[in-house]
Amino acid sequence: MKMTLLAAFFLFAFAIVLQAQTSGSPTVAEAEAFMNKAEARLAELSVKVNQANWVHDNFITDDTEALAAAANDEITAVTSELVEQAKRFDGVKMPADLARKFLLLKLSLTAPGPKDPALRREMTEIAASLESDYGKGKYCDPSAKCLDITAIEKVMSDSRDPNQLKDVWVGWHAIGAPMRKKYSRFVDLSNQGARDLGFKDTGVLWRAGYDMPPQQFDAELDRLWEQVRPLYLSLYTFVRVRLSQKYGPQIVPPDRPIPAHLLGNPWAQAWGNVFPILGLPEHSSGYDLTDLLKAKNLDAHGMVKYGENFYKSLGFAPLPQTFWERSLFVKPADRDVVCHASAWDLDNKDDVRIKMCIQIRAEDFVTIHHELGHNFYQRAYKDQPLLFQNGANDGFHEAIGDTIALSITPEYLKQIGLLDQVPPPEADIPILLRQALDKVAFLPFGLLIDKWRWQVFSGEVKPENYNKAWWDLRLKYQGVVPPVERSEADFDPGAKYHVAGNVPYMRYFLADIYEFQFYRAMCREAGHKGPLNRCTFFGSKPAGTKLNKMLEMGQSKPWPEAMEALTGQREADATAIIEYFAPLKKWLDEQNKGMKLGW
Ligand code: X8Z
Ligand code: ZN
Repeated sequence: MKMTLLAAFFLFAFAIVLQAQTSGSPTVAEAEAFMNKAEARLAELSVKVNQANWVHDNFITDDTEALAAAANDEITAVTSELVEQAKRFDGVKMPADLARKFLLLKLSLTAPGPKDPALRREMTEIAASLESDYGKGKYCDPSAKCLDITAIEKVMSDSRDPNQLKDVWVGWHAIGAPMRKKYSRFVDLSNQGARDLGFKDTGVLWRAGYDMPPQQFDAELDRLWEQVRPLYLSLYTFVRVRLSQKYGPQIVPPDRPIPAHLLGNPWAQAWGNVFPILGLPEHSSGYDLTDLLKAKNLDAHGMVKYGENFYKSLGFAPLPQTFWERSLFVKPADRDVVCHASAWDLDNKDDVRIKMCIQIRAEDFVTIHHELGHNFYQRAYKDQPLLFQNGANDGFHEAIGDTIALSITPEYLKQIGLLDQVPPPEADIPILLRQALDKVAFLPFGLLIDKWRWQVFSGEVKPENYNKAWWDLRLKYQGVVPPVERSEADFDPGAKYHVAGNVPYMRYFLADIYEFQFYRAMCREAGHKGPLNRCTFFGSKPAGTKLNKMLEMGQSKPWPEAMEALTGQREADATAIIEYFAPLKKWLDEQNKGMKLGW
């Protein structure tokens, strides 16, 4: 009897050990080994995915679309499978770095796919076809002349004929309508995938990438918006008065929302192009960057060289030869490409590139610096493990190049030989106004795109209300209205690249705030004294070194730590953008005396 009990005990103990080895309580070492293998697999696969997407975006055909869809499908499947397997390590007490990788793995897909392979495939095919639809989008006017987005942007920036602007606006927005059905199906499918990963919907998944609970993130956004809203209202009110003087009160009623086709841009997201019609004395800002670029006879390559040169002046290594050989700078005449500017890192090492249909104008000069910011960030964190090879959060990635571009001051343009004479201090207000038309006008736009998408993903906005919800938000935050009546036969969100291409957008709102914080910190590092808006940190190695400290961290730590490395602050803070525009705000408020603020 005694022996039997002992035997039973040993048997029981043996069974427990066996179970622990096969299924239960895995060790930290096992978790680490799993993660290393997962990263190696994803690193290899990501190259294939990048190549397929690069070729698709540069040469849109049915075949490249199919290749891109197949590659995206594969990485979606592999990532989902890895997340599934990773569940085995739930509850294991791990070092913070390793735990962060498990989280980032779960968040790595912008469009998580359903488990069912057929449904997942349907989703990745829809995604690729929406990207193609956008890239191929054209408006053919009554004379059968067809305009692609580059041509549309040019008309919307240069034309002052409200009828022509209206036609082109309506023409471009027509590309959205055929996307509507596909888009709503895409929303359903990607939501299924998000639920499989343990998120309520895709919007909640997107909001999980900010090192705080989604509700806290929502509150942060509202806090930041309240900080900058008075500045927006001052700018808005001034612009409306001046547009009303230009176009007449019939077209721009002085106390009503502004029609969206009159702001110099197809989406009314950046208004810099209407600067010349705001009634300031001619030449008041002392120079026009587009004219300077043209006067120098610069081509696209030359513009990019100026961008690279700025980063080199901060101490960054030159771009590799392959960047110059493999990037796309000019729109090819003979094929469809996705012209929306983007920056790429094909091999997670050195094969960085940009893809842009560059026009010789100020706006594109700034965008070049923006795109290069992505590339220099990518190179700075290339020695991090794969899952940390990313921005501290996606807003950081968008902010780097813009931080650099804030340094494109008259002083800087003089230093590089583009401008002969730095304008007198009176030019500050016009120069700041020109800048605010892009940076301040953008804030509500940057905020509302994903307010819309989060409501769509959560089901709060149903397909039968897509367009209404879109225009409700456009009115609420931006104070703009469509130039003609819209209905649910339209799908205006689809006429914006990031909706068709499924790129999250809150990153740009955040970047618009962060970049002024980064800029202020780098200006201090460069020893700048005086008003913030006059600072250029061109050539400052100390500023570059400080920036690089943040960049090389990639996403290895929660973003407040990265923010602290550069700025000493741990939060997003709109005081920097407010400080930068303070002289303009004062001036605008004087101009606006007696006017109805807002709409
Ligand atoms: O999409 C971009 C960049 C590429 S990441 C050109 N931007 C947003 C947009 O164009 O809508 C930069 C500013 C906002
Ligand atoms: Zn960007």
